[in-house]
Amino acid sequence: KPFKRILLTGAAGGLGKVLRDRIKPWADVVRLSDLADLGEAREGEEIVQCDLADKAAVMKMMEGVDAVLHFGGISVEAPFDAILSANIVGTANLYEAVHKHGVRRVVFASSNHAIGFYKQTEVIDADDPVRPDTMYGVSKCFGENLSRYYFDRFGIETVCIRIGSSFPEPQSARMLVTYLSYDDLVESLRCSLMTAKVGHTILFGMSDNPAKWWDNRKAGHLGFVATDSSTKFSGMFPPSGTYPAADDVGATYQGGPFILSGPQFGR
Ligand code: NAI
Ligand code: 15L
Repeated sequence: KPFKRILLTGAAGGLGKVLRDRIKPWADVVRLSDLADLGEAREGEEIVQCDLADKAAVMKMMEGVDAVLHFGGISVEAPFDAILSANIVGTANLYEAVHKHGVRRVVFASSNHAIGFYKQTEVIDADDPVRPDTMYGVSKCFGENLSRYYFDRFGIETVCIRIGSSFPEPQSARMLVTYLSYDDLVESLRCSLMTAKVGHTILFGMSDNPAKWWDNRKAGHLGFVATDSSTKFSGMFPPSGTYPAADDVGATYQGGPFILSGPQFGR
């Protein structure tokens, strides 16, 4: 197998549960970690339950690891203190441990909310400046910058996947554009881990959907080719025939309803 031990953080989450079995062919041992309970370790698994904000625990969790899939943290808008602890301090702890233990490759689950304030009428690529739409999005920008620093300073390679919407099915018309199927997610991870040289790469995590806001040509060296598409779900969200109101953020910005989410808006 290509790796001895892959660490998956956020293993109890929605995507972590999907990845738990699907990454097994890539490593002798998969080390699963989360703040939440992960149940019993199955064959070929190790379990480490810890808070990413606990520096000593994260350092220990990294022993013997040769690649990391960093999916742990808060995955929606939340009070800043919580984001600070899980996503900012947590990711800083993770990279410090990666560096100390000589891990060569990380895949960071970034988010489209790092660029959510671009309009749905724009097409952007990896070189366009970030435009986070939430404190959550700001924390993903921090992770992207931190990983850039660890590459430039120490040569630790990271692929930041700005995941669109990875669920069994799109849940809104917006997600017909941002949809990333689970199979395509797994393939994007496989490419991110197996490509010989990735340096610091930003990949937009989307399936081959009919409409696109993101141009992945600058991640072409990964060889990632999406094979699914949201087309088969388009009947779920037929065009209403009326124009959205000018103040309908869900239909205006790429981040959709996240723009109005969070404690400062009382939701
Ligand atoms: P999720 O919320 O279901 O899973 C996140 C996991 O991280 C949870 O199991 C949670 O217990 C764990 N976690 C939270 N704080 C922690 C801490 N302080 N220490 C240790 N573990 C902690 O989210 P989901 O959907 O599985 O997403 C996984 C990753 O992918 C997240 O980083 C999210 O931001 C990112 N992402 C997901 C998208 C999606 O469509 N599902 C879209 C864009 C990004
Ligand atoms: C995200 O970053 C979230 O983690 C996920 O829950 C989805 O809402 C997704 O973005 C999205 O934009 O649809």
